[in-house]
Amino acid sequence: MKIAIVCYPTFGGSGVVATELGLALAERGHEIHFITYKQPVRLELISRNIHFHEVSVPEYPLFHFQPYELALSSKLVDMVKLYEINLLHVHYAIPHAYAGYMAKQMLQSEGINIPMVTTLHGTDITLVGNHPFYKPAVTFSINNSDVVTSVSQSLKEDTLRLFDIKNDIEVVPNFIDLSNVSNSFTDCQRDLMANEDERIITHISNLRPVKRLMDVIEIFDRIQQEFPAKLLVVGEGPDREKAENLCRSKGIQKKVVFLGNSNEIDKILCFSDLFLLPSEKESFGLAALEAMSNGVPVISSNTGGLPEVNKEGISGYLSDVGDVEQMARHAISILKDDATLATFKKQAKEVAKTFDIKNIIPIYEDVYQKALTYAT
Ligand code: GMT
Repeated sequence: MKIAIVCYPTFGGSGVVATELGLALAERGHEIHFITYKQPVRLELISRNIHFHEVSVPEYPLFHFQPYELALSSKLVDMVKLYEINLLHVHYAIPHAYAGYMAKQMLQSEGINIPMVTTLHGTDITLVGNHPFYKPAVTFSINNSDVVTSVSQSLKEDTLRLFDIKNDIEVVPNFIDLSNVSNSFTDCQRDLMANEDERIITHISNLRPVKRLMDVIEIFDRIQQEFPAKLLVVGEGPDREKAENLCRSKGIQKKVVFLGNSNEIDKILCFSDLFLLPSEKESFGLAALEAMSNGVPVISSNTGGLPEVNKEGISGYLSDVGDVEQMARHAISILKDDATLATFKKQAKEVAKTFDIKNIIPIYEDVYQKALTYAT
């Protein structure tokens, strides 16, 4: 099948999922066309089955806002015709589903029928899409997609609660390519980051308020009072400075390392002992799954789709949003001795296996078949 994938090319989870999906589909013989404004961060390989088409939006002084959706829908029309693409898979409703729908209509007027699958990722529904400025367009785009998928049951329920949806929504969980998870690091080089007696705690996100980075610092502060520990904060975002100030005011700045954005997530997770994700909202929590697949247990909030990923008492623990005392207690109970930590590490990896990409790709292939049938 020839599939156009539209996504955000940045470090966000939706872009990562779309890119990994495209790579896996290409390996299974599908021809994949990524259509976006920049080469996706995890797309290192362009090959015979993988193409990247950049959407450029020419600057024009008359436009106060440059019309990306217009450029994207035009690019989609051109690429579908040029490469005889069979299907559009758009990740993130805003503005991708909207632009995809416009492309579909333009192509229809030329006698070309192209189905569109829309995957909802969370922030497009719970944080942004729900805003009155966007809601009618998001509702319309979802209702006019041939198949709609969401990355968790919780996100499906949120979507049905917040929007007037006429379409069925199929839950297709996010996934991890376990064959890519590096067991190849014989030595994780943990001594680069911490002393031998220190536990390494990690948080990875875009450091936006929804991730509750201050809770991460509060939890770590309690952990480091019990035993030697380091906190690695990976990612860039608006809460970084506030978090750095909080660390200074607590006198723990030397124990907290802000690493910025990184392409070496597997390496960082390889030497991590615990992952913290106390988010306010999280439709799935791909970062938690990535941690678990590297054998890192997770302390998270119990919001959104997190209970579908992080299993209480097995891969880690879940608490109410903001309950940093309980999160710290749980963290300490996992880290307190090597045997308990080893058990949780093993269990985290086991739970991650249920999200192996091998189980999920065939579900997407079925979704595509369904969309092709509906659209004819
Ligand atoms: O979490 C973010 O800030 C990024 C956001 C995105 O759109 O990339 O992540 C969302 O999609 C991910 C991939 O499906 C999910 O794992 C995240 O849970 C979800 N984020 C939220 O719901 C806040």
